[in-house]
Formats: sequence, structure tokens, C-alpha cells
Amino acid sequence: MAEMRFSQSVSARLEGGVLVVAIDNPPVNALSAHVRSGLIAALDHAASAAEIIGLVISGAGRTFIGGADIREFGTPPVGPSLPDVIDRIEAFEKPVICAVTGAALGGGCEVALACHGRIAGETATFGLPEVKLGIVPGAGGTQRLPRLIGTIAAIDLIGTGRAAKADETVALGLADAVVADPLTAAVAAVRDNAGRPLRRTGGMNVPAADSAAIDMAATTIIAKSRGQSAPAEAVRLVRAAGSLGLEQCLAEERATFLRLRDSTEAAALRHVFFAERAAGKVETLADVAPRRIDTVGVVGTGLMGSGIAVSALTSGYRVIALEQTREAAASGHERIAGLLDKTVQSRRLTAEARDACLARLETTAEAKNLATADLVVEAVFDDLSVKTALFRTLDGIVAPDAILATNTSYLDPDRIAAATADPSRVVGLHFFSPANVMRLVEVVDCAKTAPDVLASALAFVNRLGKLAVVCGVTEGFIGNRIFSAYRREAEFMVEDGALPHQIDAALEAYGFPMGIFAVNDMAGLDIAWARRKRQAATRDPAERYVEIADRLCEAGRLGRKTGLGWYAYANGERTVDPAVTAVIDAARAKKDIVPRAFTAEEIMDRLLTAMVDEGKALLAEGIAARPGDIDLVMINGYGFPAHKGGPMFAAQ
Ligand code: 3H9
Repeated sequence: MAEMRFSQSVSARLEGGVLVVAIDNPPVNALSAHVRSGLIAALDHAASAAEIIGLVISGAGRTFIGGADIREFGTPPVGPSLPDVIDRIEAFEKPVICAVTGAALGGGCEVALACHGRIAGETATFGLPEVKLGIVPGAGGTQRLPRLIGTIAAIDLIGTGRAAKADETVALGLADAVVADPLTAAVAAVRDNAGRPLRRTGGMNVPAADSAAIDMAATTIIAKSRGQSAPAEAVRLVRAAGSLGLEQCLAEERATFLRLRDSTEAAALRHVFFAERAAGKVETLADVAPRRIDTVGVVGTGLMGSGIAVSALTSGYRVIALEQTREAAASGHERIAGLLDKTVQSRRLTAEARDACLARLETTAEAKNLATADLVVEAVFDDLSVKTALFRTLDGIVAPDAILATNTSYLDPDRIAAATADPSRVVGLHFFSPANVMRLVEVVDCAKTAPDVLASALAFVNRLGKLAVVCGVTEGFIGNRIFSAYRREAEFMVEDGALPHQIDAALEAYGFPMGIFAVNDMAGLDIAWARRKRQAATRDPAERYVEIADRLCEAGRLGRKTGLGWYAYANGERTVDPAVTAVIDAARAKKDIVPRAFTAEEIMDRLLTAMVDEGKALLAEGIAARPGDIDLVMINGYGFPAHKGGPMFAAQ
């Protein structure tokens, strides 16, 4: 049967009276204007052709429908609107069944919800991730989903924005079945339903649920949303579905969607979405093939090394972890196994998958056992002589095309590379702790890193499911350089009259999970203290230097681990300590500074300016390629609130 074309992206073929519609709008079948008009044209055709008994809606490629076309947000609307398409599907007089292969997200999930049946393939996932973009579903998702799966499950899915796999959606009542061949099953479902009363989701009642349980689900979501407004709005709309009529609720949903879509919060989260997709792309690597990596060596199994090992294991790599002694190797093995167990307990890994990970793990005290590693990541003590000695040793052990990566935070990776016979195989992989949890990795393109080594490092980080941001060599890379800049500014303000808890309160009110002084206490004050002592001899005496942190360290206040730092931690709880205030007062007096008051607004302005100025310097020096890369580092490594878009975005 010849193909029928309804628009540039929507075509169909007739299969025994069933119009099998395919949406083909690469890369993710987003619901662009021509997809919407194509669907309407297909429905029009099916309505008028007597031989057609119903429709199947499917997506070509790996995705069913990735949602509304985010690139259309902010441009003048072009009809037909998605709600119109969806209303038409639900009200259609002949059965419309969707065959879902891959992701049905956002508007794609809403199309599915409006169909009279949903057949999932094994790769299908369903989700309404709109809150992650600062919006709520705008085409009926908040109203139809609770009708199918109940208010509590809908609050969870819509409020978190998480995607559910095929099996879970069947258990929830979202999808009707999971099958190997959803297209064939959907065609059969159209035949089964033809001529029968159709199940229209909008006409169903929301199943009754315990109001205390609904309250609890709502509270959980709102507590996690840290100042972002979309999750609370989404919860409000889902709850209304149980009490008010469909039409009124759809109108309210649409109005909320349009209001949020035009908000700064949504613009910020869209910026983050596109920045993430741009981050791993390096123009000069477009035609460069990465080297093959199957076996990953990890040197050091402390907190960082074991986290990296777990991340590599759960991503399918074989891992050889090296320690200095057999005892240390044995406890490294225990640490890694312990982290894997925790992942099983939190249900992010099955027990079988953990066993498979352990079968791929070797821990050893023999450096020569790293001979088969395709990539070795070192996570040893951050000391130049330790790292250069290690790289010299590794140089003589691994294959000539194996890649050597350093996880240094502050050392110059070019100097580490220079210790090897072939610096072109050295790259920086700056993981954040805990490495099995934190998404960000700064991939450091060293002076001599070969293009295919950089490409391999990016491919490796991608396979770990992490976010790679490429940066050049500079002390502290992108993140720690900006962190140092705004810490300096925070300390200036403390010297000038603000107290640490006021600065932390301003940051936390802005959306940071924790203020900078509390973060420093958590990380420990001693590493930065050691660095300041190293730098003391070369520091410009004319440069403003705040001694308060040094005084705290000298008094043994090294942060949480000593129970005292910028704060006191009696019973583990952060409290303002008059002893710290006294140290601050003394430092001010020594410089004849008369303290003045700071507003939260001024504090945030100055901290943001410090971040942005340092960010601009990183761009000017070519260390960071794009402002968006800087934003991603700050959001994913330093707690900058995503819904503010990162410092560079916020400054616009
Ligand atoms: C919505 O639906 C609102 C409705 O409720 C109401 C409307 C009235 N639009 O991620 P990838 C691009 S809001 C435009 O690397 P993957 C992306 O930029 C939407 N473009 O692929 C990239 O472009 P490039 C709710 C999009 O295979 C390319 O596709 N939906 C969209 O790893 C590949 O992306 C979502 O939030 C889009 N919707 O993952 C889903 N999506 O190559 C967002 C992607 O130029 N999307 N692009 O850099 C995703 O989660 C993933 O893309 C997906 C595929 C899982 C689909």
C-alpha cells in the first residue's frame, strides 16, 4: 500500500483498514507545528474515509515523541495547538491507539494519554518532565494522568518529572501492555476496539484516594523543589483533577502553563537544557574517533577512587583498582562493594547487576596488573611529586595507546603529563565527590592532549551517564577558580561587616542548598589552608588578604570533622559561635575596619558579580568555551540553583 503523506513529518500507510501513522521529525520527534498539522490531517482523512476503522500513532526512530518542540517556546504560536490536536484524538469517533517505542515525554506522553489505548514496546518510557523545564504539562497531562493512575502516583510522576519504564507504567495503569512488537499489537487493538464504546481518559473519574496520603505526596514534592515554583503548581493542578470538572481544570492548566512558560525560571531551565546538550560537543572533534575503552584502571580507592570505580562498574566497564598494599587493596574492595550495596538498597541497582559489577572488579597491590587497562584514572593524594612518580610508573606498564587521566583538583596537569614519555595520552578527569553520585566531570584538555584522547575521555564520561564540561588548564579549573573568587568576596564582606551566617542565609534564600561557609566546614578548612601557606611566599603584599580563616585553622577549627569551623557543631547541628565572631571582630580591629551592615540583596549581588567576573576571565583566557559551560559547572558541582540558570545566565 502506498505511503500517504500528511505533512513533512507525518506519513501513514493503511494496514487492513487501520491507518498506521508515523511521526518522523528527527532527532526526537518533537511536536513541531508540522507534526501537529500532520496529525490533524491524518485524523481528518481517517474521519472521512469509510474504509478506515481506526488509527495507530507511532514514532519513527528511537523515540515515540520527545514532547513539545522546546525551540518553539518564545516564538509566536502557530496552529493547530497541541491541546486542540489532543482533544481531537480523545474525541475521535474511531479508535486511536498509540504504539510507543522509546520515550513518550511531555506532550508526547499527553498524546498517549489521550489515545484510547497505549501499547508499550520494551524500550518505552513515559514521563511528564515539564517541571524540569520550569513549566507544567500544558496539554492535559495533569488531568488525564491522575484519571489513569490515581492522584498520588500522578503527583509523584509529574512533581518529580521522572520517566517511568514500560513495566512500571503497566503496573500503574498508564500503559495497557508491554510487548515486543507494539505496532502489530496496536493494529490488533484498533481492530478489537472498532465499533465498540471507546475508553476516553478525560471521561473517566479520578480514583478516590486518602487525603492524608495525597497531602504527604504533595509535601514531599514541594519540600524537594527548593524555591522552584513549577512543582507546586503541578501538584495543585493534579489535586484539582479530583474535585473540579475536566474543562475548568484544562483551562486552568493551560493558563498556568502559558504563565510559567514565559517566566524567568523556565527560560533559565531551558538554557540549562540546551547548555547540557551543547557541553559535550567540541567542534574540532567532530571527525575524531575515540579510542576503545573496555578496562578502566583506578589508582587509589579512597572516597574519590572508590566512587569512580563504582561509577565505571555500574556503566559496564571492567575495573582494576590499584592500592599500595594488599591490606589497602582488600579494604578498597570492601569500600567499593559497600557502595554497590548501598546502590542496591536505594533500588538504583538490582542485586544481579551488583554481582555482575563485582565480577568485573579486580583490586590489587601490583601496579603491573594495570597492563590491560585502556584508561587509568588516578585518584591519589593531591601532591605533584606523588602524581608524577605514579605517572612515570604507569607509563612503563600500560599499552602505548592507553590513556592516563589525572583527577587532580589544583595541580597543573601539564606538569604531571610532562613526567610521561608521551604527554599526548594524558588528560584531566576532574570528578566531584562522591564520584558515584555527582554528575559533573571537568574534562581537562591539557597542552599536549591528543584530539582522540580528549574524544575518548568525553565518550567515557558520557558512558558513565555523567555531564562532561571541557576546560583548559588553569589553577582550580573552571569550578574551583570561580569558587575561590566568590569565597574571597564572601570573606571580604565578613571582614567589612557581614557575618558568615548572614552570607550563608543569603545564598540559601537564593536557592543554594548550603551557604559557602557551611560548605567549607563540610569539606574541611585544612586543604585550602595548606594551599594558602604554599602561596604565602609569592602572594602580592598589596593584594587584600583576609586572615580570619587562617586564625580559625590555627585554633584547630578545621570544619565539621573537628566539630568546629566557621560554625560550631554541637550535636551535629550548625550554630553561630561567638568565638568565631570574636576572631572576626579582632581581624576587623587589626585593620581598623568599622563594620557596616549588609542586606541579603547586596550580599548576593556581590557574590554573583565575583562569579561572573571570574567566569568572564575564564572565557577570555579560553579556559571555558561557552558561558553555558560555566553555568553547568556551577549548577552541577557547586549547588547553584538550576532554576536560576547559572551565574552567567543570571547576570544577563
Ligand atoms: C512539553 O512537552 C510541554 C507540553 O506539556 C505542553 C505543550 C503545549 N524540543 O537529549 P538528546 C534536541 S515540554 C526540541 O541529546 P537523547 C536536543 O536539543 C517538553 N528539541 O537525545 C538535541 O539537539 P542537538 C517536554 C529537543 O537521545 C537533540 O534533540 N519534553 C527536544 O539522549 C538530541 O537530544 C522534554 O523535556 C524537544 N522537546 O535523549 C524531553 N528534546 O542535537 C526533553 C530533545 O541539536 N528531551 N531535543 O543538540 C529529552 O529528555 C531527550 O532529548 C530524549 C532523547 C530522552 C527525548
